[in-house]
Amino acid sequence: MLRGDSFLTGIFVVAGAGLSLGATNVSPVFKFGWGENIGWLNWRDADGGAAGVRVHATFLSGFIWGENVGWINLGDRPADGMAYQNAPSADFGVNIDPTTGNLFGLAWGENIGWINFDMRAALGPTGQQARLDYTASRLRGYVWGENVGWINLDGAAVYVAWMPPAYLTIFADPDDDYDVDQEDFGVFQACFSGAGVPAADGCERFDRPQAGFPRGDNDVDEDDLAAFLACVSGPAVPLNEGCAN
Ligand SMILES: [Ca+2]
Ligand SMILES: [Ca+2]
Ligand SMILES: [Ca+2]
Ligand SMILES: [Ca+2]
Repeated sequence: MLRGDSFLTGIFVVAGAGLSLGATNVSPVFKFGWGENIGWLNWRDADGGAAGVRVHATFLSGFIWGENVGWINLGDRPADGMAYQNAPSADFGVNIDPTTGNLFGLAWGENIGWINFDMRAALGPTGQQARLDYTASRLRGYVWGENVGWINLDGAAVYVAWMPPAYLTIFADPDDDYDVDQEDFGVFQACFSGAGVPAADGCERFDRPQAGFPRGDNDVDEDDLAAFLACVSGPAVPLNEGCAN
């Protein structure tokens, strides 16, 4: 329970600006895909990682760098905070089905045009659709470029992996000292975005699992505040790992 209400009283202000917790969450080791006609595709290192690909709960964002084809844009956060509409040229990008991990939507290559990530109908029957493998924290399957053919995300030794947040087991403890206290709440405040508004990169630890969104719904809002409050243990008091469920 709360260790006195004092630290929560009157200090809950939204302070999202200035939070800087990194951009890409693609693995520095496993960061390459392979296009049969275009060669290696680097998912991490655009602009030193600042513009590299990031895996969110329900979408991807950022840029791939192709050695032979230049930039490929996976999207710049959905307009509604949840999923790109792919109209297609407005609000385009690659979405994640949060329950299956299947990818769908469009990416845009500056020199190669549209890349279709939705292989659910074409390759789903053989299990080769583009998708996130949550167990292995890596991408699998294939996508299709209108001008470049197949792009393989499923190499045995060379593939794209990402570093998932630890929220599924350790929620609301961004300083990793195994308590949930006022210091953690300070970070929560900086992460608070409001309902339906994507939280800043690095705030996934506060985006609780919920029905339909087992890895969070991309925002840090009142629901997440309620979960946070249910998890407060106090300074140096061990947290309850199941508190957010
Ligand atoms: Ca803590
Ligand atoms: Ca929400
Ligand atoms: Ca949320
Ligand atoms: Ca602490």
